[in-house]
Amino acid sequence: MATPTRPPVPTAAFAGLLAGAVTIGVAELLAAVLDAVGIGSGHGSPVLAVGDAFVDRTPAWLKDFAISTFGSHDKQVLLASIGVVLAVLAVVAGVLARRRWTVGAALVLVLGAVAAVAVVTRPSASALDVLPTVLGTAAGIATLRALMLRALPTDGAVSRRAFLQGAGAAGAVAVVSGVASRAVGGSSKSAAASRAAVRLPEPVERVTIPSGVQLPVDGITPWRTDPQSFYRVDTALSVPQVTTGEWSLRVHGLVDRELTLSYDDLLSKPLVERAITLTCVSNEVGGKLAGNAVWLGYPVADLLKGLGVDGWADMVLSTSVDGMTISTPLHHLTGDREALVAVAMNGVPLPPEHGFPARLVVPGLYGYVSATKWVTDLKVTRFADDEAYWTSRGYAAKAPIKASSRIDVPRSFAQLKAGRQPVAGVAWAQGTGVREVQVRVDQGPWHQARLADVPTDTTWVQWVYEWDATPGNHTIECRLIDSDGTPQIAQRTGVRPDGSTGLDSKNVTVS
Ligand SMILES: Nc1nc2c(c(=O)[nH]1)N[C@H]1C(S)=C(S)[C@@H](COP(=O)(O)O)O[C@H]1N2
Ligand SMILES: [Mo]
Repeated sequence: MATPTRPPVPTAAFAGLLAGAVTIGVAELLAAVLDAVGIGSGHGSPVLAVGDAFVDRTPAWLKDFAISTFGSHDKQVLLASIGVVLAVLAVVAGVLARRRWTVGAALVLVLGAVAAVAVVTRPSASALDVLPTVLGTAAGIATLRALMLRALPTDGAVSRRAFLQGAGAAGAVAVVSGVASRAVGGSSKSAAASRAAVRLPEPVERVTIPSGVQLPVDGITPWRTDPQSFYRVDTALSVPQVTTGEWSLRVHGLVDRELTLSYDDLLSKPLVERAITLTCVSNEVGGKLAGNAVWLGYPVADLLKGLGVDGWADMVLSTSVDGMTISTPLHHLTGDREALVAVAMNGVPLPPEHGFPARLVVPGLYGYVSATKWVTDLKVTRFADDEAYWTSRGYAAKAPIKASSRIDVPRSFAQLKAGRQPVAGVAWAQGTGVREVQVRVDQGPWHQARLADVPTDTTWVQWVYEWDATPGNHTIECRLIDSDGTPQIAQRTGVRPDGSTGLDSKNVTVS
């Protein structure tokens, strides 16, 4: 029998996998360390950079699919998918390296180069951000080389021992660096400390919340959404970590006087409370991408007042630290004093994932045209001159929230007992207000539900209908009538380009 001259395929595949793990582990650890000591922009992670580049190039249909299928977990799903693809490519690199190790190494090099390009083309990248990727790739290639040498059959048999020792060492490097990169923390620690140090001022205008906002129905969405369960939608794979000291808000464009506010400047303004229900354009009928909070902030109208806004202007283009751009019609920001540069939700400083230190909140507009998180720049401009992120990706430039209502109770396919059963949920028609919510069973007549109280028409309202359930299978539907007497649109449409319509329905079995 001829002496084999190449490592067995499984061994080579395993070596490739380990080399890939070392590449990522070393790069992520270096990225975390550079971030912690303040070298580079804090965006050195190749995995996040590739993910971000992917998000930016995601076609609208795929983004719709991801949000409707995975909701706020779309990011974990994307990162897991990247992990799987990388693992497969690492295995391929290992197998290629059987014949000539340089061929496998070339694949690792190409992957490293792709990641490096992703890193340096991020909006806030600095040249030093590429270091972790370069050194991680070098470590990966060295690992592949060392393992392939050990996997080579000597005297007709793989020196199992030498290979296993090498593999163990590589595995240890990958695991230790991976764990350590999490532990270093870096800017997330300083941002958390900065947030913990915030002392919110007393508002000069308070929202009085009526005692009857909350109906006593099990399973109904709470009127006030606590920050932990507030839906999250953004393109940021890693939550931007911004300290109050670093943060500032620049106001410029078609104004006579520019302005730059520090966080302390902002907190020293007379801040007001507003109760506002945020809604995402990606919310399907009956979906969960809406949440309600009492926000504390400074009215954008007050902010713009003294600056001499040009009569030409019809839009404010807001930009976040992570490069998101959002266009909001000027009159929604200045027409009344409802739109805020918000610093707190439900009495606590904005959680990092909801925009700490500051974000915009505008009643009546979908989040992608109003609710800029981590906002640092307001440019007064014109729709004719500037285009926002989602507008260039197939979504409408102007997108008022469409009136909608949702059944929370009973759940789909619930098994109910005959007799009195509450049908309950929430409904919203921000800006107009909800006059009535109606329920029908099996396409029968519409019945009026009872509405809970609300402080203002900028929030959703809870509703309940006491249904006398009869045995059998039933379909329950709801709709709202807004304050102008207009019923919610019953025709089903998808979320693109400017929000879904249709009636929510639940199928239940009564026995
Ligand atoms: N910086 C930034 N702000 C953003 C987004 C984003 O991707 N990046 N997404 C917007 C969208 S689409 C919505 S619906 C709201 C969601 O706000 P929330 O995550 O606090 O619920 O934020 C808006 N603000
Ligand atoms: Mo959204």
